[in-house]
Amino acid sequence: MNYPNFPKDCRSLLCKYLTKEVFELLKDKKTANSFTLEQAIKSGVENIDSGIGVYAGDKESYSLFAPLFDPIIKEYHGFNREDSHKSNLNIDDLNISNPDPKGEFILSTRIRVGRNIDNMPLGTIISKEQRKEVERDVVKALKNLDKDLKGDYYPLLGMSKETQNRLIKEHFLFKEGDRFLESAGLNCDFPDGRGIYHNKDKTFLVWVNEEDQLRIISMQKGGDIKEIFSRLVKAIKSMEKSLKFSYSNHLGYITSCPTNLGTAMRASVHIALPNLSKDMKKFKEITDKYHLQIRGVHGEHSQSEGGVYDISNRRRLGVTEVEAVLDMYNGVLALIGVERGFYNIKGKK
Ligand code: ADP
Ligand code: DAR
Repeated sequence: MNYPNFPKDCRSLLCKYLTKEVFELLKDKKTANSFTLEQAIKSGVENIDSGIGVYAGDKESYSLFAPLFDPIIKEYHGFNREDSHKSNLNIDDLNISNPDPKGEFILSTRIRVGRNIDNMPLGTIISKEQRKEVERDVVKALKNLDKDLKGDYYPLLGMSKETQNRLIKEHFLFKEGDRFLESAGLNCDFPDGRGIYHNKDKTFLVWVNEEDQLRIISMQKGGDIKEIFSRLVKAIKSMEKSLKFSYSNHLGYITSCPTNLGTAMRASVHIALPNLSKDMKKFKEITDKYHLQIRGVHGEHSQSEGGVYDISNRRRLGVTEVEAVLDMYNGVLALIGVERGFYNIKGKK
């Protein structure tokens, strides 16, 4: 393997931190699952417009390739190699009310966590047989869920394109991985071993073998963040009775992409900000101040529609789950305050 020939305009954290010294140090190493540096950087080498550019193949990747992963984690999360992650899924510690009780701004709220099965390779290098084993074990655990979490599992294999496209359009189902995930090996054997579980009302869903082996999702119309967080916590605790998730005291929940480490939580609202979003400089000042991420209405790499944006916490590692939700809550309150100001001037709302 030769040192990649990064173009001068490459801005990814991979380009920034894979120095020739780090490359020489890591180029011949491989994890117990035979995951190599070449595999870890493949997505960023093939997609020079990556923001990050690296993915892990297993939990060991984060320690074996630490000379590359550590500075990337430090820059993205502000988290040092000697720091320890703390988790807090206690719903009693989330003392908030609905930030938009009249439903004037928030169309819907979604809180998801990523999880991967302990002692299994991550999706980047998992074999077809191992992926089917993950699917079997997760579906078995889901069958134990009851009350408002009770639902059914729908494998993608055999699901009609019409059903898939409808569920994707309604924001319930994932698309096949984009070119970044494709390069990382996360689309291997697609759609085999992939599927979606959801309850009757589609307020509780689990994606199986997408970017992570599980994406556990609670979502509903409106802004009742506490109710959505409570449903998610109940589901996580139920599933932990029969599944062991990959976790480390240093990095928290282990995920294929380093941006999701720690809580692996993204708490988002679809929120209408037609006036504020006309001033993107001011919009981004607020989202930066409150550690928020702006996405479009169909998720990562999509565009906003009709002044509606997907606003979520950016911090996932070095904050607890309660703090991550509070990041989103406090930011959304600030955004609503500014947007409402435009209406006060116009005499509406
Ligand atoms: P993830 O959040 O799982 O990392 P994406 O950003 O791609 O992945 O979003 C996945 C899907 O979830 C997309 O269809 C997106 O529109 C939908 N989504 C995200 N947040 C919300 C929300 N607050 N309300 C409704 N749908 C949402
Ligand atoms: N597009 C890749 C991944 C960034 C984070 N998003 C994830 N993990 N879905 C990049 O390196 O920009």
